[in-house]
Amino acid sequence: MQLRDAAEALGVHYQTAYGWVREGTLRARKTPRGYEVSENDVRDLLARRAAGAEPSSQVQVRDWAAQAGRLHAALVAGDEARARRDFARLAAGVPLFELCDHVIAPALRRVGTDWAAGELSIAAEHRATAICDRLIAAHVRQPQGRPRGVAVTTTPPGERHALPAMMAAACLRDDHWQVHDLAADLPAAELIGLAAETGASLIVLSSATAGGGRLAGREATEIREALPGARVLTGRPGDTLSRLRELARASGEPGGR
Ligand code: B12
Repeated sequence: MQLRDAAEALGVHYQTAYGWVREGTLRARKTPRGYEVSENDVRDLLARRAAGAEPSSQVQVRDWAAQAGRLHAALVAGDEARARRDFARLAAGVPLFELCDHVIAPALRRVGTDWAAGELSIAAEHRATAICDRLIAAHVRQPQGRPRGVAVTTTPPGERHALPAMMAAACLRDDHWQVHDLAADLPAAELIGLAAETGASLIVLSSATAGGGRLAGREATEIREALPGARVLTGRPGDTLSRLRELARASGEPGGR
């Protein structure tokens, strides 16, 4: 089959499948019409991904700062095609949570600094965030199999920075959690209601500012009183998804994976 069809069957963007071909994860034959892939190889890769295997880490990222710099340049220029191309190449060999920690977050921090310095308009900053939103959405996976548990992700009331919660949701999904992502700025009572209804054992409150972090701390106390069985984690600017993954795993249900 053609690589484009293989990408569809694998549920990934064409550029991701192309990245796998380039780094050898997916065998392909170059033909005048493009790349041809065997259906058996696609089935094998599907099975490996369904079993939760990470894409092979054959992409050696030696210089994260350079990758973040490239993304920052594409974001500032509004060059979504370039951002997608570069990101898909990296995502073929590096787990999404690492790309969020080492590439997207640093690039966005620079966008924030540019905006605060008056070098970037609010419109351009919104465009940059929206591109990151789509980069993450295009690469989220939900491996099959028994989940570790049910998690809810959101931000505390008043915190409108939605991206860290979206990153937290993507990271946990990738790590076999069933996640209900409630986006940003949700009243505590709503969150508590949904967490109780879904039997969530883990609640994650993300924030992108120190003030948001304080709000999250207060809300966490309220949630713990209402749902004593649930573990509540709060994320602050500069925290990493790799740490979130560790903390979440440590709180996993004994009966889970
Ligand atoms: C995009 C953006 C916006 C967008 C958000 C849109 C969206 N869909 O998210 C909009 C336009 C809404 C916005 C609004 C505002 N913003 Co703003 N924004 C940003 C920007 C550029 C990126 C935000 C972001 O996603 N950061 C997340 C990443 C990049 O950083 P991070 O927090 O370290 O993320 C990691 C952790 O959170 C971790 N993680 C996530 N969850 C969890 C959970 C756990 C448990 C753990 C361990 C880890 C973890 O994962 C991430 C990846 O590593 C930042 C710049 C910056 N430095 O962040 C400014 C920034 C945060 N904003 C800022 C400001 C001032 C504002 C406004 C007040 C502007 C205004 N006057 O209206 C409002 C406030 C709105 C509100 N009430 O919340 C300032 C805050 C300064 C401060 N005092 O702290 C910043 C820092 C810009 C700056 N340099 O001045 N903003």
